[in-house]
Amino acid sequence: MRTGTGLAVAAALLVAPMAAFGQPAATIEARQANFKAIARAFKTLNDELKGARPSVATLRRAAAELAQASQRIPNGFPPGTGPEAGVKTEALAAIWTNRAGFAEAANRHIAAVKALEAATQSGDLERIRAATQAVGPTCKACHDSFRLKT
Ligand code: ASC
Repeated sequence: MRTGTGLAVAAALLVAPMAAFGQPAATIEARQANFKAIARAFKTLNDELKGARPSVATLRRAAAELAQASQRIPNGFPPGTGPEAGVKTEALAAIWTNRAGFAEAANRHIAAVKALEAATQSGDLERIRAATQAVGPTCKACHDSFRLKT
């Protein structure tokens, strides 16, 4: 049963970081903190690019943080952590009723962020600027369909 156990452990490792089954509040809090980290890293990139001499090291660091956090998005919405959980959340039920659409929107965002991370590795500021500008619409696209308008 080594393989079975290995698979179970692998599955638990995939899901455990954000999807604490039976604890919707903890899962919701963790994913909200993750989105705050995303917004913070994205702001750092935009602020840095507005400066007279943007630091490529700062841009690289922020892009890496953004990439790490963005890749956690798909695991942050296990069943039972929607509006029905009775916890304050802006997550719309559409995330769970249109799983494929949500996954697609999340994956578009992740792809844009990975392209940005690659751009920061090049050190080419105009390329980094363009890649940063390409990320914003992928945030908005997901919010338009899957986040409560407040
Ligand atoms: C941000 C932020 C978002 C996105 C979104 C892009 O800085 O916090 O949620 O950009 O506004 O349209």
